[in-house]
Amino acid sequence: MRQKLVVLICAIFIVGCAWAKGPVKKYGKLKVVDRQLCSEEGEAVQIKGVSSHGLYWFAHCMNRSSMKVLAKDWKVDVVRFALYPKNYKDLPEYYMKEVDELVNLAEELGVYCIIDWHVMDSCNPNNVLTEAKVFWEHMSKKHAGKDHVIYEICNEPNKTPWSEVKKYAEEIIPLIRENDPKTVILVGTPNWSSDLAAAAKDPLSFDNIMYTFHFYAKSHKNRKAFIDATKQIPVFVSEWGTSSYNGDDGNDYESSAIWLDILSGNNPDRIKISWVNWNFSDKPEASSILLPGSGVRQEWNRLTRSGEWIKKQFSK
Ligand code: IDC
Repeated sequence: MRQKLVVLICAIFIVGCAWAKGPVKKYGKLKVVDRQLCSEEGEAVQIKGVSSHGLYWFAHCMNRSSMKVLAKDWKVDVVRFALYPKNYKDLPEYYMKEVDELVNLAEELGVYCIIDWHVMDSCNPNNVLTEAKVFWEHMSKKHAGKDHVIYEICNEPNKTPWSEVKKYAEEIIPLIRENDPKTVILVGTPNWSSDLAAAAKDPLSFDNIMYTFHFYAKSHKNRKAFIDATKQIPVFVSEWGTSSYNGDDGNDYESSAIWLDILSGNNPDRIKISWVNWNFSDKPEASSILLPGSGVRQEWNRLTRSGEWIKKQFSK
């Protein structure tokens, strides 16, 4: 009896320690099985977290101090580092170093991170292909095989068909796989990562990849196409906001809650879909988590209403 009790206490202690060490210790290296993101052991997982704003403008909101609060206090599973190619182009060495340091910080804190090549203004990812090749060659060498890393190779292709995105992915994915055969890779979809159907019709032939879907709850309320796509391809919501599509103009929490319920598994095949909220910055706009001035003060619990709402989602 006594022996059993000791074993039980030890087991609780070990599980407790794994939990305290954070999501990466708990789930290990993620992988995609069929359409589901899974732990190293093959168990379905949903990871949830926040995205930085563009690092060029809001690097002061994503640093050791804020990431520590996000990991230890908010208990996010994942942080996303958004690097716009247009900013990278001006100072490539500087930004690669900055991303490397953030990736190392995430590792130290035991949380997953997404390296986001934030294609948006450049529309077609092939317009910045030369830069993308240098960037991904560096990232996939430097961070090869790390348990906590995820690569997002193009945030939001737009005004460009899936065939172009596919062409780009077929250049970049083999380049990454050469250095890093296993890390999960997220691929954007046409129309600002909303057209999953296009990708489902003509999918890529690589393993361990997922297609991204982005929504902004105040603008996007038609959920049918999304739900249909979850029956066909692996999906990761690498960006969503409580606001309108422009990142501003109020918030819709009712619509946000409906979306999050679907992502938590309330969909036909009970797929758990991981998500990342836009955005952890203090820009005066509706999608921001922090109140203006919080970054300069380095105060990470001065939250907007949206920020309060999002923070609560991590303790569910
Ligand atoms: C928005 C920012 C806003 C910035 C704008 C242009 O919130 O402050 O002025 O980009 O850089 C996306 C993009 C994301 C957008 C966001 C809101 O991935 O970069 O951020 N959004 O418009 N796709 C749909 C919405």
